[in-house]
Amino acid sequence: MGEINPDFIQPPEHRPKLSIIEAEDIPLIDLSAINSISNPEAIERIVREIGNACKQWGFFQVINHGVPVDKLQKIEAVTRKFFAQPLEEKRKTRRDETNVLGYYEKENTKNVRDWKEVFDLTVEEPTLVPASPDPEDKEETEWTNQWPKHPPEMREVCEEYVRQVEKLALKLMGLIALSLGLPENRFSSYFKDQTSSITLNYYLPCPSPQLALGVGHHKDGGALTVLAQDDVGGLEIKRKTDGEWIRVKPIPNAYVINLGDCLQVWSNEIYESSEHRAIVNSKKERFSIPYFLCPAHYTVVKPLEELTNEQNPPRYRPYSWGKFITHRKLSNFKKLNVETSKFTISGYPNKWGLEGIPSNNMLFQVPDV
Ligand SMILES: O=C(O)CCC(=O)C(=O)O
Repeated sequence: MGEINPDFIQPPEHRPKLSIIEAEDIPLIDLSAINSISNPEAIERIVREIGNACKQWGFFQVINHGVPVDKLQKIEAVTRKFFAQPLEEKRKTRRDETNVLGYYEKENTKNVRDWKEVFDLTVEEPTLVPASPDPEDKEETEWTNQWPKHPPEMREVCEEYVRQVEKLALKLMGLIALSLGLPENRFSSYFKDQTSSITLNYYLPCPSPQLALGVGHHKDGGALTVLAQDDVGGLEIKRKTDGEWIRVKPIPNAYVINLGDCLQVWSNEIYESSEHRAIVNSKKERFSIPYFLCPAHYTVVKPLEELTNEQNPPRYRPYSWGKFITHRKLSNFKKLNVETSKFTISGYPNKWGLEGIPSNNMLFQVPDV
């Protein structure tokens, strides 16, 4: 095995295992019936399946989801083309403190370099966010995409793809609401001015895949993530029952759905966000495209009143989604100079999200800046 830069080396407890565990019972949900009003039993079945998957795993895969396959193929093709370009071309859209979206090759998760290159895009252009994490500061700012000149079709392909996946993500939020005994549109208002994003992930072959990770273990901070992965495989999910890392075998045209921290809070922990990571291999490059569904910046995230009562009081304090993501972004910038942190925005508040809550009974509050 080759040598790699020590920045990429995971602490021993987080290194990938050589033996792969593939669970047979990973939930795979067929959504073909979701639009058939004439078949309420089929919809009830899907809702039940989703509820069980959310409780047991915090994640599931879906097929027959309605995203046209050509849109997925086109974005996969454009992603390959973009990352195949010379570094200097890709760096023309490199993100920095001013342009917080675009290409980046020095991602970190939990202070260890990820073995990947990324391109981050916001879904709503522009996306409105707070100008600072200061709770008193009411000023807003805008995030806008940096579109590369090459490949020339990148903007159109990404924009078309995003609109389709958005429909799926919102539909899933409706089904999840039903599975919690809530009206289907219970979460809809949170996404009116969403701060959702997508990331194009490019994992290069790694000479020491037993030491590094494509992306280190983390949970997603938003509502949910709709992830497309190619046929190489590498995504692992931490099984809730025994803490084992389980490989998610790619299924053609399926999406992996991860619950994020917002859903954990909204549901007052009826559901929990899922911990996951991506491993790399020495021979093949791998691509994945997560869509991070995130609420509007002005959303106050807190346990829903319908799901709490005297016997089951709220387990989390309310927090401002916008201040939360801005705080994280800025604190990441502060550490950026020493290259110890993940420079992140919109889709990646997750890397720090609600992790580290000392116990289920303790209320969590976003730390003051
Ligand atoms: O590539 C994958 O399978 C996982 C990607 C992921 O978790 C991320 O980009 O945050």
